[in-house]
Amino acid sequence: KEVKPKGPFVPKFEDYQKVYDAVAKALEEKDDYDDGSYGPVLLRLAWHASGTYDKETGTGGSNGATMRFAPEGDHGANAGLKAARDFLESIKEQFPWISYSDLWILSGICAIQEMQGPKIPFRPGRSDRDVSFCTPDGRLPDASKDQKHIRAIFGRMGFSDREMVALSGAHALGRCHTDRSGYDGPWTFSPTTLTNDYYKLLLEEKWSWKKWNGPKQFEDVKTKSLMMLPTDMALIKDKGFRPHVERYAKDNDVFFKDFAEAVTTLFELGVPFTTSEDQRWTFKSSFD
Ligand code: DDH
Repeated sequence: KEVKPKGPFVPKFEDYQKVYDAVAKALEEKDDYDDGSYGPVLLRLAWHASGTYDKETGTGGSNGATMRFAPEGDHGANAGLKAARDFLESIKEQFPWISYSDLWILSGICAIQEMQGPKIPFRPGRSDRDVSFCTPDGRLPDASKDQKHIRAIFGRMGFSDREMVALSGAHALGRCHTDRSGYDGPWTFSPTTLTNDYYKLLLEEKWSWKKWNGPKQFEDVKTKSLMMLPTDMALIKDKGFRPHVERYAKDNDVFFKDFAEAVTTLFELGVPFTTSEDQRWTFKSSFD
């Protein structure tokens, strides 16, 4: 006779690793998207869920997954992220016990690791909240702005100059879409592999304003196939930011270490964990 487990299902590390494996498999299979991967847009979903955090009020952050609801989902900065949320629906159906908010962060971690980035430790504990927890518009960065804006936005989350530059290295991945942000093109020649190329290209290429009818952005003079946003360029114009760009351009290991630490912090902002930091888990990647 079969013995049914008593009480509610309490997922363990192995269960979360199964979710990781399912996301990694879906990333592998659904390669008919953008540059061949949903990885970048999954990372952007996790970042936009987290980046609404305000340390003064303790509001926002990845706990809640409130971008599922119209007010927040419709914020200009979140345009196009429905592609990532839809991608994850079949995973949520397979593992109904996981909250959307844990799933979005776990998937962002999976995206980073599967795109050959560093390991990002994870702990569960996010729960989904209702529409009343949606954050007001304007908490995420505006790409047309300068260093003052970057410091205001990321300072509100509690980050230092160094962490702001480290997090920006995510723009080694993915691209801008004219039907989402209005901007156009990728930052690097390998938009589905995490490297320190974003910093190298910022320093080594010559950049000029792109001549077009779209929003003001930069293009590389040599190939005209890469782009930088005004906020990207602010990282080499600003005296406080630039030394960090130079450090990361020189050494990919230093970038990976600082990126992993800053992303771990970002993904945990505003989450009321009942476990401690030394109880974080590290997922096995598909190629480990
Ligand atoms: Fe970003 N980002 N981001 N970004 N971002 C865009 C795409 C991607 C800004 C603006 C844009 C981070 C910081 C900033 C990723 C990750 C991260 C796009 C294009 C704009 C615009 C969207 C589109 O058209 O589809 C600005 C401004 C900042 C800032 O710091 C001032 C950070 C911190 C991260 C992170 O992950 C930690 C990723 C990945 C993408 C590519 C998405 C895709 O679909 O491809």
